[in-house]
Amino acid sequence: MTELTAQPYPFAFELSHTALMIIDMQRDFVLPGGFGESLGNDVSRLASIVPTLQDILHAWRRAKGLVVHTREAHLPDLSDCPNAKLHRGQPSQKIGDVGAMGRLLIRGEWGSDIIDELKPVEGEIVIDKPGKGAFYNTPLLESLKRHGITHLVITGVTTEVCVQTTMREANDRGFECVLMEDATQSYFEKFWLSTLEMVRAQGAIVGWTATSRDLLSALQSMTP
Ligand code: TIU
Repeated sequence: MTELTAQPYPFAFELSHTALMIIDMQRDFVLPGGFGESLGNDVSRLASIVPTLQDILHAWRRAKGLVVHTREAHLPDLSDCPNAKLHRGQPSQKIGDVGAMGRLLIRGEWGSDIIDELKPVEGEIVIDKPGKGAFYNTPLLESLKRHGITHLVITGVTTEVCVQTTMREANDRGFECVLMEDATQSYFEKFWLSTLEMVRAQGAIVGWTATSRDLLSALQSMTP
């Protein structure tokens, strides 16, 4: 059992029962010309966490931990995208429209894939999800159960949308979750911060938060 320094108190986990989750680090959210920008966002904030995420991913792979990547990506015929989601917010371009990196948030398009810096490798799980939460209408729960996973180290974008929704879904399904403070980001600074504060309040009501520095030193102490 490893004890990770965390808020509001240490997060105890066993590597063999813990997965690193990297949520939606797709070109469509992180790069200009994608879905994130079509919603009116300045996407440059999200790129700031990429080096930290690379450090965590490499250390997790070295320690031989399970990695799960998610992508918010729909079927080409949009049969898994409710009208409510398609039309919400009157975006300049909708899901499925052709953008600079292909059809927005559509499976198999260049823009909907994970950025080169965090490209999945063989043996890692990749989940395409139609919702904000990674458990809704996906095989994630069965996959985690099959691997004996009980604990999740959660990273990715955006903190208050897909990351928080997934963390709440995981919490309700009995997983112990720690959110990495400097490996998650939002288009809005105040939403990043308030999400960290709300999940760890009330004695970790949704889960813990911790820093990459503390995670990396915990991993170093267990990797020969
Ligand atoms: N818009 C926004 O902040 N996020 C999303 O639409 N998806 C994810 O968070 N991945």
